[in-house]
Amino acid sequence: MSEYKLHCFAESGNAYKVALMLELTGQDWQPLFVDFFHGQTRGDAWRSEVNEQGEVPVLEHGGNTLTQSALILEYLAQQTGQFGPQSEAERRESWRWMLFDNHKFTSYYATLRFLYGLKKTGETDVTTFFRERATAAYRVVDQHLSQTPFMIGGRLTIADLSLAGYVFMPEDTGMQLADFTHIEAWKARIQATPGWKHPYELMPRGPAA
Ligand SMILES: N[C@@H](CCC(=O)N[C@@H](CS)C(=O)NCC(=O)O)C(=O)O
Repeated sequence: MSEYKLHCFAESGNAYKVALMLELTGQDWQPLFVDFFHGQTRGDAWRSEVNEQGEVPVLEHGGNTLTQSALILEYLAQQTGQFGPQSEAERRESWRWMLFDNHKFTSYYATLRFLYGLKKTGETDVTTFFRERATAAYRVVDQHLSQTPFMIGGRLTIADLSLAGYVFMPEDTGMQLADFTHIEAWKARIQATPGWKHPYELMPRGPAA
């Protein structure tokens, strides 16, 4: 039995943050497929037995059940001694970016991609709104990355792994991602990290809804 079990599915960028951390740090882990597109996370059983918040990812380790990708990333950094902050100032800085990621960078983009790229809603007032918000968040991160190779300095940390949850997802969102040149260069640096894998290679993919 693997040391770490990750409840996840391939299309989940929030789960990818954790899967990539487990992979890059060389952990013994296994994915447990969650059938998100057929409502598993909305069922009473999932909420009472796995995660009352009704979300993926969920990590099981050593009798602990952890949720929320940012908290899981910090836990894994502490467990493995890799990709974590190396000072109090870095710890604050990594939380500053992981909170921005959860509130804006990942969440607006992931919602846009879910509607426009996966559900194929076409252009609506809602997709236009989310694209504007996601674009504003991408501009903030692109500007930051014009000054530094990684989010909190010269090396890959959990802040980068949090923000990178959805940036490798292939679905069209109607955003011109190539315009964010500093984000594109940062993505290439992440991809060059030994052991890097695409989300669709790391996690199981079930039948679409
Ligand atoms: N802040 C959470 C977000 C997790 C999240 O939104 N996960 C999605 C899948 S990528 C989910 O399970 N959504 C279910 C829902 O919102 O009902 C985290 O970082 O773990």
